[in-house]
Amino acid sequence: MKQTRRECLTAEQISLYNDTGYLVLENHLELDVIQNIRDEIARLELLAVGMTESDDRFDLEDSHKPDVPRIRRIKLPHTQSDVVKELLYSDSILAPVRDLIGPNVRLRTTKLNMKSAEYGAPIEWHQDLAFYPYTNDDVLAVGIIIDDMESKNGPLMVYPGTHKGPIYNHHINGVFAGGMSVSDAGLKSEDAVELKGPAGSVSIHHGRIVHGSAKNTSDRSRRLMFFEMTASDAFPIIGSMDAFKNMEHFDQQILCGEKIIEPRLSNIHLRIPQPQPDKNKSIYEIQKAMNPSDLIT
Ligand SMILES: O=C(O)CCC(=O)C(=O)O
Repeated sequence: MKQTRRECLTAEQISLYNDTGYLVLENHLELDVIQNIRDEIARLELLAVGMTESDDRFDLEDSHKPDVPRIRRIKLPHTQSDVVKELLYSDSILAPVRDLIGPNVRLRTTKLNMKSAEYGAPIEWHQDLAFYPYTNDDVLAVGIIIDDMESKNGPLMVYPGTHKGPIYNHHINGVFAGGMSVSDAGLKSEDAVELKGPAGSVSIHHGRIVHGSAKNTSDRSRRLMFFEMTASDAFPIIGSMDAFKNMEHFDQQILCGEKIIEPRLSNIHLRIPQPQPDKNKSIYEIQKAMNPSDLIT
């Protein structure tokens, strides 16, 4: 059920999202909110000193050393920081989401992707719904730009309009590899759009849109936090990489609106991300199986 009254976005922004599958809200958040998040990142980074391998809090870069920590992802930052949790539940985040997918919104996950200066790992082309198929496609990710985002920082890149197409093949040799070949999909590199903006800007991308990001070649870090959400009547389909624990846990993920036990089924194309590779399930590791010619350079 879509909102009947808009809270935050203009009719033009909603129609742009529906047509292209993405939006950028420039300078959407106050800089003191962003500074508070940066302070939280600095606090969390200290916890990675001495770590020798990734755990359920941090995904470490291949070049990480216990005395020179390099985190590529802070996992579930809303569970590690009250500042992040407060932002997640705020109207600054939820009002535009309600304008796009309706009043009943469930959290799927949160993550904070860090790309270190002159290094930060790329994330290869993929569609989020390839990892977690849902019964309908009111599924999106809100991206909070924590550092000014320019081309050399490895911004998120999207192929506009691909949210209306199929879920492409993300398998290599019959095993889910978490990435796809844009050339096999007939997409032209010149059509990809970079989602850039000053710190405090917010991007929103549809769960089906083809997207990825290159290495950070700049001399400063690039931090981008994602809050991924679904309409509450979108239910995960068996084989998804999202584990469905039980209804109580599922309902605890509701960010606003009502509990729903009637899934809404849409006539959408999906693929099941199975079988899974026989290793750690981080996107960075899974994508290592991809063909070199399909990688973002
Ligand atoms: O951090 C990025 O640039 C890409 C994020 C992304 O697509 C993901 O984490 O699935």
